[in-house]
Amino acid sequence: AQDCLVSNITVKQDFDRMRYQGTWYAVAKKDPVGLFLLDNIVANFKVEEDGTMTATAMGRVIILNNWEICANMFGTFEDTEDPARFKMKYWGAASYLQTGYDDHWIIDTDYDNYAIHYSCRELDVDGTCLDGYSFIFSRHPDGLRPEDQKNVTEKKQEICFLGKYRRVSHTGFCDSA
Ligand code: DAO
Repeated sequence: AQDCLVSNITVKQDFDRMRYQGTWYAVAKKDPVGLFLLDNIVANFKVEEDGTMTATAMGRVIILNNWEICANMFGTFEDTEDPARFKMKYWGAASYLQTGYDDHWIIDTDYDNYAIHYSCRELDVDGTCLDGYSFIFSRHPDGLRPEDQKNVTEKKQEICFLGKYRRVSHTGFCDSA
């Protein structure tokens, strides 16, 4: 979707939620307005017995008055007619953490190494994304394999977020939380 229309963005074909389960390390992130998760972001996806996809996630956040903490977050995913496009309801373990209801699209993944997530929160009048965010996930805490980087860069461009990502560091801040 080189025209950057959200309606033209393509997602992973025949997305297999079973193979997507387990731990994913965020290695890069394009932030939304009012960013929340800063770094040390690790998500764990699971398929429940009734088939529903759920996730837990941790990450360093700054809450009011510059308190730096590890947020424990939960998400449940509502299915849509496209297996790679979900609606995610999310909330925190503590009441002062963010809650929300976002699109959660899996743009691409090979299940074993990399995944590209996309969420547009607000459409612009021209159909492009006015406010959105995206995670680049890796199965490896130290980052993407070199052989996956070209594809990931292409996908960043297709979702019109190329150049808008920052690296997500893993310093161990949330390891004991
Ligand atoms: O960090 O600025 C932001 C937006 C992301 C909010 C999403 C929070 C966590 C969701 C739970 C699990 C899914 C990866």
